[in-house]
Order: sequence, then C-alpha cells, then structure tokens
Amino acid sequence: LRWLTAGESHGPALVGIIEGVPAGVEVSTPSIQEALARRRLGYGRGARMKFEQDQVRILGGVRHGLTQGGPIAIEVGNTEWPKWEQIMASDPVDPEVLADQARNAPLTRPRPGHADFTGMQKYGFDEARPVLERASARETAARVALGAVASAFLKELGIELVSHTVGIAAVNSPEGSTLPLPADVAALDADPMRCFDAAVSEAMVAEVDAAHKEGETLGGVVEVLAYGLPPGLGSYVHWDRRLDARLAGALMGIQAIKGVEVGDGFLTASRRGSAAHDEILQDEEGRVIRSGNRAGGIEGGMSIGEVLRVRAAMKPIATVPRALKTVDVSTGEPARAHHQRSDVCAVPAAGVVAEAMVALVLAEAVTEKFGGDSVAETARNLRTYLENIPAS
Ligand code: EPS
Repeated sequence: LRWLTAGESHGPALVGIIEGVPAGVEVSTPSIQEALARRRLGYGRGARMKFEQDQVRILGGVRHGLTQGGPIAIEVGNTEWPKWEQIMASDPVDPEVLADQARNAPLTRPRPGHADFTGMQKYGFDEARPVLERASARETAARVALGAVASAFLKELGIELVSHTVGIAAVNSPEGSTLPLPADVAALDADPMRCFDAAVSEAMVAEVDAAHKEGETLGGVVEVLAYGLPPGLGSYVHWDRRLDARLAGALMGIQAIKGVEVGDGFLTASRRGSAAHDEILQDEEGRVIRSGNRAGGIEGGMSIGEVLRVRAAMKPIATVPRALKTVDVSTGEPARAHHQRSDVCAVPAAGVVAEAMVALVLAEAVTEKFGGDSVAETARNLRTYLENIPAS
C-alpha cells in the first residue's frame, strides 16, 4: 500500500492517491464526505471551518461504489478557491492584479513554532506564504479522505477504529477510564470535544473559552483504538517492520504532534517489571487471555490480538492571537508574529486525523500479511490464518 497527497491550503483542491487497496471495498462519495465532516467537528475551531466546505470527487479507482483494485484518486475541493484564484494561481499572474490584493501582502514575520521561518530558509523563499500553504493542517483533509478508504477496507475484515480526545491542556480524562467502543462513535462525534467523559468534556470546553478570552491557543492528547486486530501484524524481525514504529512515525507525521505513546507508554517506564506487563492466563475453556492491556495491543512490534491503543500529543497551535516575538525578515527588526485568525484548539480534529493515519498503517500491515487482490481473498487468507494459529 502506498499513498500520497498534494495541494495547498488555499489552492483549488487537495488530492490524495492510494494504491494497493484490494478490489471490492465499499467506497462512495457520501462515505468520504462523512469522514471529512467529522474532521470539522470540535469546539475551538476558527471561522474558516464554518464557511469553507470540502467538496469530494472520486477521480479514479472506484466504480459503482466498489474499489476496482487500481489506484484510487480523491479530490477534496475547496469552496473558498475563488477568493484565492490569483494569489494561488499555478500560472503566472500580472503583478498589477496581485498588487491590489490585500491577501497577497508578504508574510515576513514568521510564527515561532510553525514551519514558516525554517521553511523560508530551506526553500529560499523571502516570505512565508509558500511555506504555510503546504505546511498547513488543511492537508489533513486529503489524509482523512484516504483514511476513509483504509477504514472501509479494515471494516470488511472486522477491524474497527475509534478516536477520542483524552486531554486538552491540563484537563485530562483520568488514567484507566473506560474505553469507548465502536458503538460509541456517534456519541463521541456529538460531543463538542469528542471526549467520552461528559464532565471532563465540560471542563475542556471551559478551558477553551478561557484560552480564547486570553488570546491563547491550546494543545492536548488524542487516543486511537483499533478493535478486532488479529495477532501478528507487523514484525519483530527488523526495526522498520515493527507496527509500533510505523504507527509512531505516522502519528508524528501529523502537523503539530510532539509526542506519541503506545499503551501505557511513559507510565510503564515508572513501573516495576511485575507491574508493567500483561500476564498470559487461560480462561475456563483454556483460551489464552491477558491480565490487562498495558501494552496497548502491541508486543515485539506485532499486534497481539488485544485492543490497539495509541496516543498522540498535540502542541498548542502556533498562530497565537497574543502574537509571539519574532523577527521581520524584510527589515531584520524585532517584530510580533503575523496573525490574522486562528483556531484556539484543533485537538478534536487531530483525533480524526490520527484515526485516519492509524487506519492507513493498519491497512498496509494487513495487505502485507494477508495479501489478496480482492477483499474476499484478503478475508479468506485472514480466516485461514486465524484457524491455523495456536490458540494456547
Ligand atoms: C491551519 C490554519 C487555519 C485552519 C487550517 C489549518 O487556516 P487559516 O490560517 O487560513 O485560518 O483553518 O485548517 C483548515 C483549513 C482545515 O481544513 O483543517 C494551519 O495553519 O495549519
């Protein structure tokens, strides 16, 4: 499986291409549109989330609602494009036309914490527009569209994903809280913070309101759970085949993510060995069970057949209304970072993006292990494998 996205934040569209998805997976424009709508959820987003629409067009790889085995191309059009048609035009534009556009003013006061400054140095730009256009988390819309395809494939194999917010700034769900199940997704999507605990969610909303009033932005922690994974996805035989390594890389590849944890992660480091691991036991019928899931569903770089549990920590958004100190690169003088508008907090959306990234990694691991040119063949291979592995 391989995939790629292209496009800019204020360009005409984002495009995603995914290759290696077997034939016969149910995918349709409404199903992708629905996935994208979930990314727009969450209390604390800025005005842009309201007026801008994601317009989905499947350009290839799907026929009459089913994948065909070839590369799948999805366009996520941006309804705001007419406002940016000249500024973001692919072809040269008359400089006089551009000079009239306030939106085109050079962005010479890079934001600390953003790709702005180093991106300008690296690519040789004299202002930050070209950097932020591609660095923008708007690009995650294309990933969510591709993630929807990966999730649909996984679902046909009985693998279902859930994402939720577990922390906003210092407001956290208590350790060991009940995990949401696939049946809880609708309730999570209906919660303003996509948090499973109503009281914690309320405190999170209050935290966002307080930050908004003070011109601040907030980060937080999201968790992704995968139910129904067979044991043996990924491998211990080489570092880059480890499922946890691949998940960590994928999650760190989301804009603004600064930390990733598998299972109890950092907490496990503070425990003694006897309290850190999930003991292997047998139930009354002799089936192997675990005493818990502190490992988060992965041991030795492989899924173990328990619920997968990974977390990602997002830093506060770099476009801080209470603008931070920077240097104006056009004058070399100290200045305040540019700021027009921003989200206070995009953590609930980051959960949906993290879910898409986990789906893409798992879909890849599944195709590696079970192959199959049609989803029926993949399912058959999975079934045969499960029937033949030692259960105890
Ligand atoms: C983003 C900044 C904001 C977000 C944008 C990502 O855009 P702007 O600076 O134009 O207000 O709204 O996210 C989206 C448009 C989206 O669809 O998620 C950033 O700097 O990453």
